[in-house]
Amino acid sequence: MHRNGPTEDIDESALSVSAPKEQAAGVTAVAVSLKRAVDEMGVIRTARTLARVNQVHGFDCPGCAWPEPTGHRRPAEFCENGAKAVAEEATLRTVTPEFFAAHSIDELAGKSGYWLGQQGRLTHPMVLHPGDTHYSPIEWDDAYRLVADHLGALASPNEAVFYTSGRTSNETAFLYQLLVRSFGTNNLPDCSNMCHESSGAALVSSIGIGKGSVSIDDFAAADLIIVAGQNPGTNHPRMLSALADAKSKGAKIVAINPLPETGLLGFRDPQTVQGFTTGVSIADDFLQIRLGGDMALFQALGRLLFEAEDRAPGTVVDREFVDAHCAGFDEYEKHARAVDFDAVLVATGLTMAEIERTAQRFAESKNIIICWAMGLTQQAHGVATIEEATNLLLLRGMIGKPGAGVCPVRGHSNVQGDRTMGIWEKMPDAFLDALDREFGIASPREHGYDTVDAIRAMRDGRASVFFGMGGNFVSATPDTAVTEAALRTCALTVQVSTKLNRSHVVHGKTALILPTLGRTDEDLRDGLKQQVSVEDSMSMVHLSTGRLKPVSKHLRSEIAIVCDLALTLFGADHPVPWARFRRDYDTIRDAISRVVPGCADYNTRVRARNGFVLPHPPRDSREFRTGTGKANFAVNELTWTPVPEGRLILQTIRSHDQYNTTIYGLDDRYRGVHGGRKVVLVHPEDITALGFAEGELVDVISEWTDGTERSVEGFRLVAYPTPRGNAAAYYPETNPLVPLDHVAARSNTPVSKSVTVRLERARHE
Ligand SMILES: Nc1nc2c(c(=O)[nH]1)N[C@H]1C(S)=C(S)[C@@H](COP(=O)(O)OP(=O)(O)OC[C@H]3O[C@@H](n4cnc5c(=O)[nH]c(N)nc54)[C@H](O)[C@@H]3O)O[C@H]1N2
Ligand SMILES: Nc1nc2c(c(=O)[nH]1)N[C@H]1C(S)=C(S)[C@@H](COP(=O)(O)OP(=O)(O)OC[C@H]3O[C@@H](n4cnc5c(=O)[nH]c(N)nc54)[C@H](O)[C@@H]3O)O[C@H]1N2
Ligand SMILES: [Mo]
Repeated sequence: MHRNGPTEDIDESALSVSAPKEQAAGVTAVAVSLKRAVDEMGVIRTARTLARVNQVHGFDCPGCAWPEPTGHRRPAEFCENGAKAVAEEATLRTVTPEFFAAHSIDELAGKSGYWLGQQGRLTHPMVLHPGDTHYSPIEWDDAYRLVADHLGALASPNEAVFYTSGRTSNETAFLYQLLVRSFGTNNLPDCSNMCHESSGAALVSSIGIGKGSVSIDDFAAADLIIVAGQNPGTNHPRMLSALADAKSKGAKIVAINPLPETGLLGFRDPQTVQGFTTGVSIADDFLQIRLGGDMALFQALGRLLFEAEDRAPGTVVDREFVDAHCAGFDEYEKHARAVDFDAVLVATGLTMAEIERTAQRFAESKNIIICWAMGLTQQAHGVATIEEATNLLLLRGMIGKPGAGVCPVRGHSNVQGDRTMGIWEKMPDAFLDALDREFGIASPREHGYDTVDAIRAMRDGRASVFFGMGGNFVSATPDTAVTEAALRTCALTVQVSTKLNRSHVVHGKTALILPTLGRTDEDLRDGLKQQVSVEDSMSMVHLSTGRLKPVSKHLRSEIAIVCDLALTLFGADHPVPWARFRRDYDTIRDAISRVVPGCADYNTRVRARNGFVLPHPPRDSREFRTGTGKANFAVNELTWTPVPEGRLILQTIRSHDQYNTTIYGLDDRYRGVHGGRKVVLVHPEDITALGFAEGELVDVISEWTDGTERSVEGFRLVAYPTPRGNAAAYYPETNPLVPLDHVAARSNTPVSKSVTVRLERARHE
């Protein structure tokens, strides 16, 4: 069967806007997911594939990192957007050497990311030599030789950068970091640097481990669940089922968000019979907070909790927990009691009544979970904000007991596992020591570049080889013009990819595309089926087995690519058994079991029905491995994001029809935006106050503290119920507006959720 992608690119003039939807999922979601899947894969492949998503003997959904239920799994344990993620990968459309012969790089660079991604799966390794106008095919061995020669020619291993996106399996991640450290650098930036790095930094400092402390079963036992800075209806739809279930057992749910996101306010579970007919309102309360206002809210809640304790001593502060397990309580109490409510009201845009109501819920609830995602992490004071949320839980003794805890909801399906396996530019020495002992190598100890520092290094000529294990670096990173220029200075850029994206057409002097198997593809070594493993957002590790016939016989697994490259680079007598690892993935897992903490007996435990859960000392035994040996209350100066006169604060978000930089379609159904993506959502009164009319085309110009400006052109103004002074637009179209130096304190995460902008009437109609 031959299928072709769309030949037409996006026509933004076809954009239409309708009222936002009040309910998520339901019958439409099922219909949409099946139609997308059949378009891409045909009926038979669709049936075979969707039946295996997130099943015990199936493959892990490449969508998000939300866990699978541990008990009964429903026949369809996926959601509309998981089905789209699967269809995107399992598509039968292909991008062949003939495709590259027919389209020059210049032509492809003029296409949208949507058009590029829709062309289909990459089928053959391709190379672009200096001066070439088109990619041409290359044999695998020649491709490895080319990479090895470039790496060998560098004056220092630190002149190479090795990026990872969070789709990569545990086994690939482990071998990849081993290759990079054997080569001699810790330059391992990853998508996590742009994602939950702020969560990791805050939680390590507060509770001694950068991962969430709840499991899926805790949701059913909670009586208060806070969902802050997160849009689960689109990005973690299966979470809505857990929330609806918790609600049916009596939990109250509070959504904190500048936008009234559809899934949180209404939900029809397509998996239940009632779901087809009636919906539930998930959130019991919706606090429509200003961008960047959460830290002020959490500090105010702290003060109100102390005042509630004064009124009824011994009922609010969990003295026993605080005395036994925490440090820094007195300083926190002193600081919290002095919080200035006037400042809080300005920062949050909330009323005192809303804040008091929430404080009362906190004071009365026995089991509290706080969930969050990018709305909190991609803020200048994101780390401090997450510490303040954690302070509230510590105060109430909510860590390390059923039904309570911190829940950073991860993005990419294996982003958490990649970190566990050593993908980090500053992995602790204990991990590196274990690696050196196992393999007889000498890992470098000097910290490497994270994502933002990697861009700076390429820009400044301190790095000249870029290697991407998945992802779409050029489109995912901030300050697009700077990043594109930085990549173009490189001597070599290499992308290990499943699908075509902009990072293939914005390239170094020499460029390689190495096509790889995805999660759904069958991976055979010497005729034997191989499996990989992944870790979800709640530290559950399990196997994933692809079963689809790959679209091309030239595809190699990521593991094979890493091992072959290592063999070319280091030769056959290297102390690491690369050839054995390549042949049998069980041998990789044996090595993991000896190196990675908590992974003893990995091969056996990962094969258990639901896999196994990694240790988490605060969750398991209220043990806090911080500098003080206790959970730390943090004291932070109140910080928020004021709106300068005549300006707006812009957040960059995902539509319902995309996976990060992969654009599935042009239908942000829940927000009522159809047929295009170049929109900016602004409060109707701001549209008028700034002298514009709804539907007008504007240029959006960002202003940075050093006086520089950045702009994107021709965005349609959409009146939307966002707070006054705040605006929203889609990522990655608005990444050019995010200054490279606009990063969160202590995590270096790009601040994608608070960019100061002004609007101007569009120069080009
Ligand atoms: N279908 C689909 N699923 C995905 C993804 C995808 O692109 N598509 N991406 C995956 C990845 S990598 C990730 S990281 C996650 C992302 O999951 P989310 O974090 O849900 O994604 P965003 O679209 O960035 O949405 C941010 C949310 O935070 C709110 N917000 C923004 N600023 C603030 C603030 O200052 N305070 C508060 N309280 N709220 C704020 C926004 O209004 C929005 O609802 O999803 C994962 N799952
Ligand atoms: N302005 C703004 N910028 C952001 C964000 C934001 O909210 N606003 N969010 C940030 C976040 S949270 C994240 S996580 C990053 C995401 O950054 P990335 O992870 O770099 O981006 P993706 O779009 O997920 O990468 C998609 C590409 O991955 C490749 N791919 C897919 N599956 C596989 C696979 O199995 N193996 C391999 N080797 N390749 C594969 C395909 O070629 C596809 O084109 O973006 C960040 N950037
Ligand atoms: Mo992410």
